[in-house]
Amino acid sequence: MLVCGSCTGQDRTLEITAQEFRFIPSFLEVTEGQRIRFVLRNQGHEPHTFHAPLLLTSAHRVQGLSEDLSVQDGEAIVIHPGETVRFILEPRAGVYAFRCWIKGHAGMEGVMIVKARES
Ligand SMILES: [Cu+2]
Repeated sequence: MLVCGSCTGQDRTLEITAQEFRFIPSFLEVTEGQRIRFVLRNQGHEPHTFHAPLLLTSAHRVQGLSEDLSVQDGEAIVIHPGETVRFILEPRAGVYAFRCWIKGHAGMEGVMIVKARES
C-alpha cells in the first residue's frame, strides 16, 4: 500500500494555528476525495473562532467533533487559548474562505481550495 500525504483517496492532516491575529497557514490546498484531519490550535492569548460556513456543513461530512466542542450556529468552531480542536472533513471541490469572526480580529482569514479529482 502506498502512503502519500498528497495522493487522492488518502487521509491527510492539516494543522492550522490561530494566534493574534492570523491563521498559520492562511492558504491551504487539498484534493477532493481526501479525508482531511484538521488540527486547529490556538496558540494565542484570546479565544478565536474558525468560521467557515460553507465548509462546516454536513455536506462535507464533518466527523469527530468532540462533545465539549462549541460550535456557534453550526458555522464556527470556537477555540480557546491553549486548546486544540480536531475534526475530520471530506470536502467537496470548491473554494472555502475561513476567518475568525470575533470583533476586532480582522485579518484572521484564509482560504482553502479543494481541487476536483482528475478522472
Ligand atoms: Cu480571533
